[in-house]
Amino acid sequence: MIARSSAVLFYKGKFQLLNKSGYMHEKVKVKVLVQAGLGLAMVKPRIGLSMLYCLGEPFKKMTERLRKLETAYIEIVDEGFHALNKQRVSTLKNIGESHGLKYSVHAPFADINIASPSKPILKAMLKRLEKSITHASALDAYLWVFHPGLKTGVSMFYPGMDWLQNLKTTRLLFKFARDRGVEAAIENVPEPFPFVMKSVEDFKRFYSEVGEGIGLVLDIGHANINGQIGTFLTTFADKIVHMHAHDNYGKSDQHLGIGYGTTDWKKVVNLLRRISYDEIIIVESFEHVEESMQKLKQLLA
Ligand SMILES: [Mn+2]
Repeated sequence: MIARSSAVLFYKGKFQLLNKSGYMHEKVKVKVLVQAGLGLAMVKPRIGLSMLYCLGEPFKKMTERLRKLETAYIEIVDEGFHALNKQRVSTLKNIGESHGLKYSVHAPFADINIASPSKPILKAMLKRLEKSITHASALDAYLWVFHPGLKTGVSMFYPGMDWLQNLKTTRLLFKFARDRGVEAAIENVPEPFPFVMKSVEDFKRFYSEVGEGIGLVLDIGHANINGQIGTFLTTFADKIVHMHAHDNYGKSDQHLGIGYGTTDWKKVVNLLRRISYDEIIIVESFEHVEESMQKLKQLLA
């Protein structure tokens, strides 16, 4: 009984805002077992798949793939051919209900810069991002993932401005999502792009300044490029709410299949166990996607 009531408090403290989806209840159940000291062995991340690998195909073809997948956790990329609208949200919702799928939504990222110094352009981008959050809410998505802002051709004249705008827009998006029952979380992004936040040090500063309980989506592939997988996992163990997994040779963002690059996946899995990570890991490879999900499941077994 004690474990049960503390789990409810935990629920009220941390997961209150997620209660639009059944996903949360599942998560609470696991936490109850953990808190009762019964379930440590069964705390395991669940493996999902991003539809990013088929972004070059028509939306309809992607929805046909959805019906045949062997996972319940799907990342929909609100971009390009798969950009969401009301009709598409309703199609995805129907498939989700009949196939027991739980969605996360990846925010648009082409030509998007949440740290833009141009007021009218930032306004247009915010409009697009808010629309994406509204669709994610209609889809009962458990998470909406977005990228930090970038430096621009005028950054050198206005030192620190893009960092501040990045913080401001992040807070705004986080609140906009929260008001619509969606959890918004920010992703670590890869070198060599001029994002304002890429390293562990950047994220430390971000968390000391942002003043909101915003979660981190740890992208293992991106962290492999700056050689900080281990540091990210241990520094932000209490901030990581979701993960992206793909591989590369440590130089560029190749999104290879798991095991096709230089990432030490055994080490990753050992660290995940050490920090008791029990959320979702989304495979974001461009190829070998089924194989990648199987490999991760085997490593985590
Ligand atoms: Mn990613």
